[in-house]
Amino acid sequence: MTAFPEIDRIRFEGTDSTNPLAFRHYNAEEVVEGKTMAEHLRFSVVYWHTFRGQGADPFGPGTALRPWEDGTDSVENAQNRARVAFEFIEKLGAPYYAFHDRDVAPEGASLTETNKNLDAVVGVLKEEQQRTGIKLLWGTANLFSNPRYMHGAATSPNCEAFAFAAAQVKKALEVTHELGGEGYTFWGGREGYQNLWNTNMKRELDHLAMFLHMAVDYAKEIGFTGQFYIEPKPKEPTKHQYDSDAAACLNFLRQYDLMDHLKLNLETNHATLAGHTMQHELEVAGGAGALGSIDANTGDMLLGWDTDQFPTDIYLTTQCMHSVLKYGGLAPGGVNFDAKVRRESFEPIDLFHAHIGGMDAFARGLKIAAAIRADGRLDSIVNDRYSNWESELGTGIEGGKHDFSSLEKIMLEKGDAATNVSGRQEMIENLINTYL
Ligand code: XUL
Ligand code: CO
Repeated sequence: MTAFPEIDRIRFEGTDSTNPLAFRHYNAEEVVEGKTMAEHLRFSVVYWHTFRGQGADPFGPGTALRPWEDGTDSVENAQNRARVAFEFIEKLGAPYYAFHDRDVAPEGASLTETNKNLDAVVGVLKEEQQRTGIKLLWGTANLFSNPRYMHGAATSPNCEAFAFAAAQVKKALEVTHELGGEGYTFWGGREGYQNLWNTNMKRELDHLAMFLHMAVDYAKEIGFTGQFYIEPKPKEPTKHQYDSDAAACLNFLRQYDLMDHLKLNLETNHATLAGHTMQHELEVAGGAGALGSIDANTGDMLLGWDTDQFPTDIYLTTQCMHSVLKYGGLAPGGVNFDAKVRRESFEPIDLFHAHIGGMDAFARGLKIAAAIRADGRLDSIVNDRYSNWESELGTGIEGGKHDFSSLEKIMLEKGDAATNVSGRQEMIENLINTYL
């Protein structure tokens, strides 16, 4: 049985190829800055959009044609879907996937039944991982869909919702560990508020931190050494989420002594919802030594919500890969396509087009970013911009040898600061365009 009989393994054919089902830039074995593209990019397919997304929106139901679905929410259907997922990922040639517990298996009438359903599908995931060599980039728990989490999970005013979420994450960690997952992600779907009049923010943040510490402790207990991530997003579904952007997450992690345990999983559309660029978020995380992984997608600048489109903009992927290379790469994280095909792209083959485009865009971004770095002109312009910090005064300040009084004395003697030099923004933007 094959779900994609007309599709062969997607191959690299180079830039002359006109085959829409081939890579023109992603050549897994090609070496860039001493590592293969596969090692740099660590592409991952998300289960929730690619295998559970049906194209529903607030105005209408799903449109997707998925011939392998039997229309039920049974465990058998879930197991069959898992096999289809691995056929897809294998044909695509992506080395990783990621899932929420509830994407892969149906929730039962009780926690016991739910865990049993999950185990039944995890058995198939394990077999398929062994058959194909595809690995789990990260696991996560869906703590936002079930009505019990209407007020949040770890930040719920209902301590039993907190306790249920703890039980759910415990199981999700066990399953991630069993599948050899290289990470575990927390996205605080409803960990925020709709209205501050009914919210004790301090208490909710204390609870969230307590929850994350419990997860770290349990990972230790079961010997799970994968990387924990927290995924910033400012809003949607709630009006405000506590993990609103990279800087807010870092502040939270520092306040609650969690910096040693979690890095950030940054998502492009979340960055833009927060009023930032992805490059900004990557630089904030990278500078703090907390750049973990990427949820690769893009929003639509004319729409104010999380459209989760596949990334095709080379300028964006170049910016992403430039920051990634600067901060030493993503491993054990990866480039995880948290993206969905449009409602109008309802055929299974559209899933291939979408991922091929995203992988090629990132491969091209990687090559361009490496070329910018190898050329060195950008670096030297940036270094020049700060060059007067190499002076006696600059090195003195950086070396901690000055205070307000000593600096005042120098400036009283000089009368004014040295003349500024141009930021050369336009010249730099022109230079970047020469690599594209
Ligand atoms: C939601 C989102 C999630 C996380 C995992 O916007 O990005 O899918 O990536 O829970
Ligand atoms: Co995401």
